[in-house]
Amino acid sequence: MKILCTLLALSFSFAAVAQPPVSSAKAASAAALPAALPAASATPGVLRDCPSCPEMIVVPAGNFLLGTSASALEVEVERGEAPPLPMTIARAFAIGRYEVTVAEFRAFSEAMQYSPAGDCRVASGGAWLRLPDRGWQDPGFAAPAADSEPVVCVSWDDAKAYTDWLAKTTGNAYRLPSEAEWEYAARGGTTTPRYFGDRDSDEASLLTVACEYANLYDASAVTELAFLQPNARCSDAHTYAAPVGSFKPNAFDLYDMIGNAREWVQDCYTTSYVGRPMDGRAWEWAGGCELRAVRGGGWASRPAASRAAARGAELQGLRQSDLGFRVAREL
Ligand SMILES: [Ca+2]
Repeated sequence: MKILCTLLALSFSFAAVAQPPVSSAKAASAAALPAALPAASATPGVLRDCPSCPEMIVVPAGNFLLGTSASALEVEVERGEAPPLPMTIARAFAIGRYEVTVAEFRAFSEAMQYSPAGDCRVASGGAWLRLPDRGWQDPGFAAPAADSEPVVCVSWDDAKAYTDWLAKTTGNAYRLPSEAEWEYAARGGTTTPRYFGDRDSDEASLLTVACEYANLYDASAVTELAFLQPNARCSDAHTYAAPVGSFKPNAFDLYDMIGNAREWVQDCYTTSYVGRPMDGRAWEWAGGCELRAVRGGGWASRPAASRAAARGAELQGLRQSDLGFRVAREL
């Protein structure tokens, strides 16, 4: 009963914040831009700091429950997401409407002569193979990466370098989202496992609606990818990454929070939420960490790993063809 009451209280708090407000800081941040850059978008709640910068959505402050309640018996609860933790996002922030695209990353790569070194793990014959001739421009899909696709084969360090460049170029506080910010944004005010809801308790069959909202490991991808894992029982028409924004958004007007590319977040990965900050900050510690948290599931992910609360962990230096990121910006 206590948990139910808590959830009801949190649901009520969401009702008050479900509509992203126009940022009061928007005018101030736009005024601080270099003269050569255009003003932020005229659309309320939407920011874009330069022509090649990611389009950003202002997400309101609010409270939510990070993780999955033990009472959510219909969900495949994985290690690290339960018990959940009440979380307060005290200030509005902006987050990428889409995953960072190949074109956006190219602007950074060309400006800074930054080329992610090494190789990339790509899907081949039901496994992940590390190939030296694959990378963000040619991640082993049916064709080289299109400008509108999410950039993948980028490590956490590559993603961090991109956000640092964006911050320096625009003068605004760009960074990777924290794990809490990411989940808050992905939920879009919902408390269901996915922002498009769950209609029954069978993880393998419930996702008939998923193909309208998310590019996952779907029925049409099984033959080509051959991963031995459950798939969404619908066809989303994309075996690999889809152009960002190809599927329906959540209530915050954010696209591909679930599916398409898995996304790096700022936090070190932990096997529990116990002890973490409850104010939405990223959880890191001096000396850094090897494992960073990864969120959202991607085109090769099974449905159970493609939920708002689902957490993954990857080595910080990993480059893989289903792993990208989106950016956050302080207001
Ligand atoms: Ca797919």
